[in-house]
Amino acid sequence: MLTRMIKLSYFDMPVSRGEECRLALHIAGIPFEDHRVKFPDWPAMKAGTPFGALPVYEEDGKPPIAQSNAILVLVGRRHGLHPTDLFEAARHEALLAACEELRMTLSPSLAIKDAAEKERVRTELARSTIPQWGAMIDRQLTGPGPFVAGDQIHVADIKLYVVTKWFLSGVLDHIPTTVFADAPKLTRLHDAVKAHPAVVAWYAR
Ligand SMILES: N[C@@H](CCC(=O)N[C@@H](CS)C(=O)NCC(=O)O)C(=O)O
Repeated sequence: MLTRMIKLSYFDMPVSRGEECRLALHIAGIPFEDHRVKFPDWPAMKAGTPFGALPVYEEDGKPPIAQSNAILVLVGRRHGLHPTDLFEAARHEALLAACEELRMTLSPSLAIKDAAEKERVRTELARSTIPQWGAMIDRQLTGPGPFVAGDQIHVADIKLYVVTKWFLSGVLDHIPTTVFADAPKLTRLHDAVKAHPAVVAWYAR
């Protein structure tokens, strides 16, 4: 079997776009260099990355790839974590894109300095946009579950897990951990990914 030297660069945090790429490689059983970028080193690196952001995926002889969804689809296609059927794959890619949309909706609130304004913006997101997103995802989960495609985990499940975990963890001020109470299938998917043996092994390291 061809052994590629793979390097995945992301900040030294077990969250977000880099963590979902690490998890995908780990679940696929692919050895990779887990390059944890320290924040003080980032400004010097930024301009050398494809889009000025992380994660970045590299393998020998190829240019670096950025954009978490592109990395996930590449890893998923190569290692049985993304559907081979084009229509099914498009359904999964729509879910990947929806996760990015939710992140982009929340991201501006991370930079709000004024406490009262932050509370106002977050409270409104928690009342409307975030639960509505959860309900829309739930409607896409039409199979028997617990994953998007039944009992087989895919990169779409990994991304949905990492995104929902962020909201359910309680780390976001003014976002209650009940924000996905009306999305039982999404909650079941989150719990199933969390309990997946490879995910348990990743966090037990
Ligand atoms: N659409 C990109 C977004 C990448 C992104 O915004 N990455 C953040 C970390 S999650 C980043 O690199 N922030 C540092 C910066 O922009 O300087 C993706 O999905 O990978």
